[in-house]
Amino acid sequence: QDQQEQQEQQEQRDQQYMRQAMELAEKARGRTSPNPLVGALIVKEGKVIGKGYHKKHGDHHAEVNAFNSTKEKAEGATLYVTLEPCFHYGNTPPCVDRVIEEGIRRVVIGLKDPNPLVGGKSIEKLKKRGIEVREGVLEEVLKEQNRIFLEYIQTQKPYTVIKTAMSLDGKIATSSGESQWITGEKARAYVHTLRDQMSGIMVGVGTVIEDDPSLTTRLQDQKGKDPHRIVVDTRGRIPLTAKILHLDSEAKTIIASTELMEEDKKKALEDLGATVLMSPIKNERVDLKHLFDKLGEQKIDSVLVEGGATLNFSLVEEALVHRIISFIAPKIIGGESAKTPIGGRGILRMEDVITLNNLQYKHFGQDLMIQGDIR
Ligand code: AOF
Ligand code: ZN
Repeated sequence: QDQQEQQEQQEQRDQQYMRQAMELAEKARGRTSPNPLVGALIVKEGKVIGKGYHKKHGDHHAEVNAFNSTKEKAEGATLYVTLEPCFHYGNTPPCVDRVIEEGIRRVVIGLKDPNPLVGGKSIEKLKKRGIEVREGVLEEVLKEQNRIFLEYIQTQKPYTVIKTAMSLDGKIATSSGESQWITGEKARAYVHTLRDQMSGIMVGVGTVIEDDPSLTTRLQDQKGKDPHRIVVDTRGRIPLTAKILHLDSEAKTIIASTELMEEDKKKALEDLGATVLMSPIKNERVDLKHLFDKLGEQKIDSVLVEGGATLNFSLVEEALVHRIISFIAPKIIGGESAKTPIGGRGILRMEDVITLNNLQYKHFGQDLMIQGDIR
């Protein structure tokens, strides 16, 4: 009886401290790409004696920051860490060795690290040294927190989110092509937060021709990070005057094209500082699977797709999309020829349509957001 009670208390404490470690990790969202968000807590005799998180790609790992923050010895303490400590020499020496050196007695881990360089080896090593290890605490929420890292480390392809904004009657523009603005300020501000968090933003060339967007991140009160801008442009139709070719931004502008782009156009784009990525042609368009492999090679671990309808359908059809975030505004646009979020040739049979799961519903001012995952 007593033992069971003690176990339950331990379980509760483990979850509580893991949640704190997760909240620490979250502070760095959008700054660690393509590495994970990781938080760590050192607890001794019921007191938190150290805290740390991975702040930025290339900086110290979370565990090291936690150890460096302690004022007393960590000997005999418990380490809570959202991801299995690393086993390899990378930007930094293996954290697993530091854990052993510091004399930690118990390690509570959220996720096992699927990175082939780690992959459970640290857990093994700790156990061999007689350190108690518990894994899988808050596993489900931590998988959600590190969904980008988990996808990218295992497939080398970006985690991809389509964002759409439509009127109540399902239109993304009027029949004359106007689209500014369908959703309100709050929804649009959230989109800038997403841009800040993702490493790439993708549009079809049609969107560049029609809207001439800048695709940068504008946050209300902090400085944001611009995502790399990726334009899918099979034939090289992008105007050389497009805003995205003349920005003062640390992020790259990438034009994803095919041999159908003229040599001169390619050169002119490169002279403006853009990167031109060539892919084979598939169904008269850029082979998107090939493109996404290339983006992965460029260490782009996540992509936010912001239109248009044709590109959206092709991505869904190629099974390259993980999540859809759809804003619905209480407005009526009407018009047979007004565009909808997902175009292309569409799916013919009801039994083949795509059903989203893991649904979330949220309000942004007057607008409703529905978020769901594919597969
Ligand atoms: C991090 N931060 O807090 C932890 C990581 O590129 P490196 O050498 O820093 O190694 C990155 C790998 O280390 C990463 O893919 C993950 O497997 C492991 N843990 N990485 O950037 C951290 N704990
Ligand atoms: Zn490490």
